[in-house]
Amino acid sequence: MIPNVISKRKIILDTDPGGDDAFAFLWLQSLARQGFAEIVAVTAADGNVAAQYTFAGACKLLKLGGFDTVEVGRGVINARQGDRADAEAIHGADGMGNLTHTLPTPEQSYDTARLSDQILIEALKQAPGELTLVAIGPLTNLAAAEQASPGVLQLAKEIVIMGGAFSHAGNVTPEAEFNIAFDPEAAQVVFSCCDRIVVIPLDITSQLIFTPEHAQQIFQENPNSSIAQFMVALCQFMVKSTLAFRETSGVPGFLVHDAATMAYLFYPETLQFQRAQVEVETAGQWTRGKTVIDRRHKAKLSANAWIATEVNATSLFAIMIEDLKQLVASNR
Ligand SMILES: [Ca+2]
Repeated sequence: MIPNVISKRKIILDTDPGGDDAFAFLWLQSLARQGFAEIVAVTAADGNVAAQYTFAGACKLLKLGGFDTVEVGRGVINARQGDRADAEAIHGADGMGNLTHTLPTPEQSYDTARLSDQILIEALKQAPGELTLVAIGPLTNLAAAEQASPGVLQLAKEIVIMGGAFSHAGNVTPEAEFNIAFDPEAAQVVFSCCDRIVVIPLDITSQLIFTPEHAQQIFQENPNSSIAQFMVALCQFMVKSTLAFRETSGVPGFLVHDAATMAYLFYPETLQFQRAQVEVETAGQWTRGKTVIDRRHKAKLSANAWIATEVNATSLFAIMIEDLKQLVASNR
């Protein structure tokens, strides 16, 4: 039981579904069902696939879990988009293993949806200091909100970002991670205007290999659950593309980068952190999109973020699987 004095975490999920986004979504929905979280809004972002598809994916994931009354924003499309490659090859043409046709049809429509930055601005101004932004896609929406309404991101209780690579190699270039590399200017705007940022980088998410065995454990809890069936099928797709991209040292599984944000928010004992000033390289010919911190032992005059440096993957997966079992147990 939760003592009455503890209030739920109020969350806006900024997301570009995405196979690993889907697992973050479903974990969050389980936590919301258990009374630990409130999903205030979902702001879809241009990223893994184009904005229309991330919007549709986000709506369908909410409907799948029974949270379809949550408003979904459509992603801001940055004018510099021309030079960016999406991640269709990893996540499928629809962002979710070409499985969205198996998911329920949502009522919300891309054409009439509000833009994601408008939703962020309105929500943050209505509840200053109360909302946690969980950003698991490129940071275009957050930067657009800040540029339209300077100071608005400082109204967040906390901004939790999956992105960047510090000691670890990048995953789209030798140095850069996808979410930051997709829109480095946007990322730099966010890091320069807020000092309550938590970064979940590739350094720890590269250790989070979700396997078909994990999916089976959840599926066995309730084989009739449409959520469980979706997870098994998505895992199957993601394992194949992940092996092709050699991201797991040959282990049949895929990296649930985005889901690690939920571990930080609700089970922080699974992670260790370092405080630092994070900057984003926006000009480098070979390093564009790299996240940079100063590791030297020189006095630091500022810090904007906590960066996850270590993860207990065994504990994280044990917790995640139990929470997902709870979600599917009551699902048909
Ligand atoms: Ca994502």
